[in-house]
Amino acid sequence: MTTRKGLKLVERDESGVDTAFRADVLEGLSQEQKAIPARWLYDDAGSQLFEDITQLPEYYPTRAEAEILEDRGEEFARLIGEGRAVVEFGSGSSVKTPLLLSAIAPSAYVPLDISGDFLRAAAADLAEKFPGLPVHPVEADFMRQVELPAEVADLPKLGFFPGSTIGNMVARTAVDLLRSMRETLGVGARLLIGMDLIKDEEVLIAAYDDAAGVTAEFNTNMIRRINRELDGDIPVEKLIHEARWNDDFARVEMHLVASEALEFTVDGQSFGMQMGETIHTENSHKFNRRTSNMLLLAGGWEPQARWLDSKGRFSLILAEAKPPRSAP
Ligand code: AVI
Repeated sequence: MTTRKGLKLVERDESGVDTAFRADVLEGLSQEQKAIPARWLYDDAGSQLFEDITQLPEYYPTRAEAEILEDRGEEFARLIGEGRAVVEFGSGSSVKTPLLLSAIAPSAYVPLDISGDFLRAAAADLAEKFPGLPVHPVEADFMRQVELPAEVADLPKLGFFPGSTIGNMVARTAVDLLRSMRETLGVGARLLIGMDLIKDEEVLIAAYDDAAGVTAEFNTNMIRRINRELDGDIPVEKLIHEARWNDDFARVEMHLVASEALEFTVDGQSFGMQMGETIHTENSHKFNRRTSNMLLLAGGWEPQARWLDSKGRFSLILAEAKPPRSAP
């Protein structure tokens, strides 16, 4: 059975279970290193907890990126120019978009999101703030190539992908996404993308393991969701949130660590964990100038300008989809 959450299509079985969620959880718990895709962190409670995280004193990325958007408006305007259609990939970030739109005087705004709820909210919000600006929401999975509305076909495009969400993807997925963004926007388009930077391990770990325990709550919420939606009996209080720096891959990893040997069932299947064994729930890759350039180039985007916040913690990069050319 297929139902809609907002406008989003969700495949459910006869008992109402999201079949993709069940498949990912059962497969992930059966692996040697248990791992569940981070997308399942974002049910309603998880999405609210992420909003709370962005307000935490330790979680610098949201404020650092907003600072760049606030301070560098004139440079964006000069380099990007007026009259572009701004296509935002994942339109949840209502705070950042107005900062960009007021700086560059676009001709249209195209919020693109898989969730109809977010999409409608973002479109209504922006239409109110920018009364003369045509807004054309598109409900689609931005991980695939998307057909843009006919109204913006002849306008030059600017893709906007803030928040360092690209960092939540492993390299292969990130490159696939950048390539499909290039297909969606076309040759000649620009992309303004947020990428968080490699920095002192203590600063990074604090950002993903805050003193108030909000990120721990965000992480363990995944287990509460499994217990509720997949008839699980995982003892949530025996799984301890941990943020780890993986230096080989330059990423912060979120894990849930078993504080003692555990046995539990999910959807009628039995699983066990040794004390100290973990469930890996998220990667958040961090970049430097060279790795961000390399990733963008691999995805078909030539970096043109790069801005950091005043403390050098976060980068916003402007890149262009240049026509293919032969290179040495
Ligand atoms: C959404 N994403 C960019 C956040 C990040 O920083 O990787 C998700 C997050 N996870 C824990 N804290 C925030």
